[in-house]
Amino acid sequence: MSTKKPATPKSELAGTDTLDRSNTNAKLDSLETFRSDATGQALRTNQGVKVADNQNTLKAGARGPSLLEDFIMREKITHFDHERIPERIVHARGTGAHGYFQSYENHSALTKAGFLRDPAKKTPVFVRFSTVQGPRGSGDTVRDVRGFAVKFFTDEGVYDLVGNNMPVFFIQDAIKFPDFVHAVKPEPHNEMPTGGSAHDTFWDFVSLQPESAHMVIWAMSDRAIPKSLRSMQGFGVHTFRMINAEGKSRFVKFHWRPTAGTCSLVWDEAQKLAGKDTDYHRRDLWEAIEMGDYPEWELGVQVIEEENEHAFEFDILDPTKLIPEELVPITPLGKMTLNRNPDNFFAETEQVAFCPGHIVPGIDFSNDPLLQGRLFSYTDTQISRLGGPNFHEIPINRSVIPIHNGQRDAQHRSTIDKGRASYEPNSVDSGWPKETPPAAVDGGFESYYERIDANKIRQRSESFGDHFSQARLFFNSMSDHEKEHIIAAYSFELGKVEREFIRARQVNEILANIDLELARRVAQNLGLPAPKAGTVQLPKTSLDRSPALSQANLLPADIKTRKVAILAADGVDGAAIDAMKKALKAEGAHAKLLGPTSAPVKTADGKSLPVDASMEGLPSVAFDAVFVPGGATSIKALSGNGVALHYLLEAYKHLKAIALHGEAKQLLDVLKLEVDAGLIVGADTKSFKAFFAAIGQHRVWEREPKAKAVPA
Ligand code: HDE
Repeated sequence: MSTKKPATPKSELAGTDTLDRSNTNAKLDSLETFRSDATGQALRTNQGVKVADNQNTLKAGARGPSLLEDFIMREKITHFDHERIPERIVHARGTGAHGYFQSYENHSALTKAGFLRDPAKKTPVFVRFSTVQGPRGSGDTVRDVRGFAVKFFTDEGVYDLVGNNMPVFFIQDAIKFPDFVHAVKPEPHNEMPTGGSAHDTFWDFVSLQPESAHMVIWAMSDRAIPKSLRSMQGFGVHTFRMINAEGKSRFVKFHWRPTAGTCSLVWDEAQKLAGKDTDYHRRDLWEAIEMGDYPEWELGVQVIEEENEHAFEFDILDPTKLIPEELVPITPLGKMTLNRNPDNFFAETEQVAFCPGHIVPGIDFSNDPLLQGRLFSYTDTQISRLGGPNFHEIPINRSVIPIHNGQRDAQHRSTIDKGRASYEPNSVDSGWPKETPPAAVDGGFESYYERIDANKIRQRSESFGDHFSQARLFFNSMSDHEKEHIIAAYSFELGKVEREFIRARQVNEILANIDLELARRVAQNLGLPAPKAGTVQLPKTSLDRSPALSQANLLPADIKTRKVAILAADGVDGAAIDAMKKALKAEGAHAKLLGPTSAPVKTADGKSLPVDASMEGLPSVAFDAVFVPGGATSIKALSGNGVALHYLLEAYKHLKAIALHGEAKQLLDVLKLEVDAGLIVGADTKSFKAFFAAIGQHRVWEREPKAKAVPA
């Protein structure tokens, strides 16, 4: 600090006056310049020449050879030949959306970041959700971590919060990331499996790397098969800093909480969806936004005063640890709403370039060694992925503030800099552009003035040494059904591992140190000898359970945006369909009418009802619940229709709410099913209420042991 330059006189400070602060759609407006609408326009070459014939190459005679001089054909094919860019090394499969963030109040006591100080300001955002392992065209519903990357186009520059849907990570130090990614990616000889971690190299690595134990149990939990992108939490993972106008720094952990609740698929459903609708999550998000069901997340932080940095039983710089909400509750900051789909997948979702190093005044890094490595990696990867250092000029990445600096040239430069000086200091351009000294607000960026006094050393801090306590805390915090799912997931994944010594190592050296019962059950499923208690001495911890970690405690308060399939055949009770549709609409939920084919169905009173799809076209895995209206002829037809019967059995097996109305009750006998809390029979408003309550519970967990016997 002592070497600070003298303050620049106010009159010479670079102004923010070029910025229209009232413009809440700043990003969308800035993209407008680049959006291209071909309606009413002539087809032209890239040089602007109108094309007369886009069907035929120039040839010597109608049946003769093509001519090299055909610049129109050559330009078109050349461009096509170079259409692909390298996909992301990880997180290649993703989907994006535009929206905005709005702060609840002025959080200036916590941070000087402008977008968190002004509750009237809507800051444009672009969000990209992703899976990690699979390539660009892989399935959405695989068991995997989900990326949750948010780009805030703030008045003070671009801020990227590049997080995941799980609050911890597999490794503690960035230097291990290539090892981890090589292990989780498909086997090198046959490039299998696509999109998942159920193979030898992944389990070889994690069974040898105990620091992964906590994250791996998250990946084996229901969190790795989210119901939708709209029902996922997001986490910044690392500890960051927030700095207020007085320069006071506090540590923070970022959390995103969906207002739609946090819930998951069941495993059989996730596997089936991977085949029946590879784009399941992408489609759900797209359709929700198109229908006006704008997904929302609350952004919050856990705040840790600097003096409490060492007050925990773990190190807050260790990215394999979370801070239980029971120890540090979340302070809500504001809400993000996604309200617009991209116009062009490649231009926006594929070319968006996130980097944890993109921060704004009021936010800063911690010394988490994983975060520190990320600060280098992301810009580096964009340079080869997006073809050079000018990727910030690609429309989706452009800051909403005009950029001026001395950086020049390089591939794909699109800015035409007018001044003569690309150096500083200069006098030919009167010294512009100039530095802005740090200030309470609107100042230049200043790194937090942290004192570092240390030896240069390659060493892992001893405070990072406990790899099992929080994995145990996570397992203990699960509801009974969540524990069963974790046991089943380890058993499934390790069952795909060919080398028995890897299976045994994971069970005996990792799982037995987390929880002996977990290890015993998995060993049993794999046919391995019963494991002995783990040998690692765990420190005494003050918390046995963290209820905030269980999705059983994260259900939404309503059934808004839930999807219900209505199964019908000719002779259906039309009034029952109307009543259900009306009741669902009142709850903000959606219904789709499905018939044996895509042809309209006839109601008992002779009306023709168009259907949304056939039952095969929109399978039960695409819905939250199923309603079967009465009508003697319709029920008779459905009772003899294998697709309809399978539909119901599958919904039952996936623990979904089912309502059988009027004559539909007969289906219980046909299917040999019994009424339960989510299988409701009746034709009155009371049964509708019970049906909606069951949908609100997301799944009928009490049915799960019984449903295992159902052959769907
Ligand atoms: Fe990433 N990560 N990562 N990562 N990551 C990338 O950047 C990397 C890590 C995350 O939708 C890459 O643009 C290293 C943690 C998301 O475009 C790459 C390390 C977390 C996305 C990269 C990590 C993440 C990425 C690949 C360890 C959660 C997708 C392409 C030091 C907090 C962003 C790219 C999008 C993408 C490197 C660890 C989240 C290669 C070196 C921890 C959400 O640069």
